[in-house]
Amino acid sequence: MTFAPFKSVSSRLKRIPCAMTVAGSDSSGGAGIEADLKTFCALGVHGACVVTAVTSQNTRGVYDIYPVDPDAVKRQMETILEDIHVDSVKTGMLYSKEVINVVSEMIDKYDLKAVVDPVLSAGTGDPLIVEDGLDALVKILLPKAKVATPNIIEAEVILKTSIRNLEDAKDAAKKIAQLGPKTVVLKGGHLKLCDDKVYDVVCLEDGAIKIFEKKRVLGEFHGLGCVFSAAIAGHMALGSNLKDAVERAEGLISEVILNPCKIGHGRAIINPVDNIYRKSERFQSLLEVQKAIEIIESRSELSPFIAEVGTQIGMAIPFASNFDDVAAVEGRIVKVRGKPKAVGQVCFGASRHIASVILAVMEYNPEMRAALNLRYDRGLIEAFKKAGYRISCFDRRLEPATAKEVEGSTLDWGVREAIRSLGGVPDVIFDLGDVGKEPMIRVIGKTASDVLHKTLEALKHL
Ligand code: PXL
Repeated sequence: MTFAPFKSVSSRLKRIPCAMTVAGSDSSGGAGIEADLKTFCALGVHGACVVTAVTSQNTRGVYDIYPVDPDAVKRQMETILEDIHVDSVKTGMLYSKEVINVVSEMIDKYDLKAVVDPVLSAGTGDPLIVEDGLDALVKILLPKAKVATPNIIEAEVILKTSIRNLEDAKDAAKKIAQLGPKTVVLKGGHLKLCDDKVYDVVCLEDGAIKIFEKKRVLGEFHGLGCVFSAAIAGHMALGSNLKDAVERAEGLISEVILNPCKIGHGRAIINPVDNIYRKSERFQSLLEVQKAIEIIESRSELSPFIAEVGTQIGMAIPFASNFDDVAAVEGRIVKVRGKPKAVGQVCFGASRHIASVILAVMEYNPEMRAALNLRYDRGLIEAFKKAGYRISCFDRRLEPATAKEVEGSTLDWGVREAIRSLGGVPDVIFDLGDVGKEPMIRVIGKTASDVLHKTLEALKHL
């Protein structure tokens, strides 16, 4: 008897939402369709893309624009839409009135839910639309938008007015809504008021005004507007209503703006997948520490080296900037009936001590993201030496009084001292303690497994 599969392979395939970007290509990869696709990807939405223009640009500016024939834009859209169910679309750089007309026609024909980012120029000031495109953008495309996302400069050009304060901005958002878009998000980054805030003013479907007040993040970024409008379209594709899609896109921007990337000599770019990468790194660091703890608990030969104050093992994510980026054991590892035992769970922010060591080490070598502390033992230091590891030390008594005043600063200072005196990051840093301070060994490595491996290698030489 043969067993047929219960379902055909194709019926078991999952369908993921699909958003489409109709925009220019940015050769730097920071803005345009490249940023849009990354944003869709970050949200778990499939991205289809229609190229309206090819640009030669880098983080300093736009050097050439090669417009795509309007018929080619139309054919790209038709070909996608004849086959793929597109849940939402976002438009970016459209460049010419001919392309704007074609895109508007397609939005109507296929009844597309469109987010229109009325792109007029790049952040560097380089124009991304021909002069006679503006009229078509305002009169033909904007009325078809579910959401429009002008920045202050674009809103001023669209309305032929100036926006100087929050009242002007609210007025402008309402006036643009009267041109047809259901929802208007007037991005406030260019409006510098007397505080350190950015106000994004939203005119909602019912005409109500909602304001997103954000702390201003200093710096000039490339791709922020593209990521924002793509995130709105992405959330619409996932099923959010317009208000929620805007709110969620605002949330994404508030996170990604904190971790811009330097790729060239000009503006920093926004990395829309930063969050996914970060979450994955956090997960991997947690697993690493958990795995190391399981081994530590199974190795009774480590027991004599569990510190009196408890042993800690920690691992940081790449680019860690604070204690909360370091995974360690709640309550430390102690000795119970002669065996090492982790008191609590592994979580982020569980230890200031081991995190101080790791964060200081990472400033010298960002690859060294893990550390383990052990009870000081001269024989163990010798064993580390015999195993071929590099050792350095510091003397707590030499810490300047000014540094001592800052709570928890001793380890940061001591680690830097040990690195400086060796001229590089050692595998092992020890100190002989001070009044009321237990002498300690810290093993440094790339991962939690790496520090444990070094320790177990040293134990063979005891
Ligand atoms: O951010 C607007 C924008 C849109 N599209 C392309 C761009 C830019 C900004 O540089 O290059 C292709």
